[in-house]
Amino acid sequence: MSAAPASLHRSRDAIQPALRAALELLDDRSRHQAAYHFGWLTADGEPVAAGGGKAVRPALALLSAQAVGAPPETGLPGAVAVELVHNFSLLHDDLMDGDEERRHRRTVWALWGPASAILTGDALLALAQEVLLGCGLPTAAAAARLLARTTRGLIRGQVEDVSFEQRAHVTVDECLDMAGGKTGALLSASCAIGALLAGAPDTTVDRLALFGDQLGLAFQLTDDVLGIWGDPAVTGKSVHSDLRARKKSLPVSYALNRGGAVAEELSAWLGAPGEPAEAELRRAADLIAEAGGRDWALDEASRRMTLGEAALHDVELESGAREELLTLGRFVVDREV
Ligand code: GRG
Repeated sequence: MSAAPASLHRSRDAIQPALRAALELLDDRSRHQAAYHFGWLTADGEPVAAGGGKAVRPALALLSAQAVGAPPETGLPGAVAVELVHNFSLLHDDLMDGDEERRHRRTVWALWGPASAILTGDALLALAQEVLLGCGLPTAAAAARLLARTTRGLIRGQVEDVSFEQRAHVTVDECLDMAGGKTGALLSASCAIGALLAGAPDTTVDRLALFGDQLGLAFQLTDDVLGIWGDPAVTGKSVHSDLRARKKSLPVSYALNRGGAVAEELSAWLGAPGEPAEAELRRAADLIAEAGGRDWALDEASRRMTLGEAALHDVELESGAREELLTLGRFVVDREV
């Protein structure tokens, strides 16, 4: 695996003080659970030196401001806001999926119960709007509107994802559309919000958003491959996590839509009740690979990245920030596969 790009390290450092200041606004219980989720505290409230997520979305937001010639500080409220929305969605998603581990640690709902995950998640969502609306920039309201629209898109994607569980058949296009909402919406907003806060022209903001849309799909395709074949020591999730939940992720829906005996066996297995045994999980992973689901997802991720890069080709952007956006995009798509 290649080393994390410098933009990720910078963004983690840059957003920490503002994120911590935002969490100070919360009641004690929500603040403790949120700080635990961000990897700053143990469950008992002891400080932790390092941890948390990759901070991909804030890095994109800071670069988005720099790409249109603004200082990264202009993108900072956007960076903090997208990270808050991202973590709101993770808290709720872990509860909905029944996942007990994230980032190599117990999830908030697993430690403190469902109400805690719901309330702490809601608190982060509210903080995100507060951070944007309180930033004092003339573009604050437009950025808050973008974030509200984005959250709606994220929810739409999640609603579809949940509904797929009840359906025997899902097309690859439906699955891609769901991923565009669930993952693409926030990555797209992350790529655009810095430029929007900086007052860049609509056409530039739109191109950055298009780059983010494609990056979001590529990101989810990679994530789905990791959810089946990823090393738990690296992903921080349990082995075969998505298969354990019998999820119709992108590689699975590709395999099902290929038809034939492999798809039939896979379809019967997905519809079966109960907790799958380890041998069944290995068999399902092999079937998906045999039907081409793994190779397709990796190729499609790379194709989406190329489309995303093309969206930035003829846009006037600061060259260093453009390069860093592309490097970060390639890193998240190539990670740990
Ligand atoms: C219930 C109102 C309401 C909304 C919930 C739960 C939800 C809406 C949406 C789920 C969105 C979701 C969790 C998408 C998955 C996106 C994804 C691939 C997340 C992992 O992102 P990383 O790898 O995480 O950037 P880190 O840990 O690095 O921060």
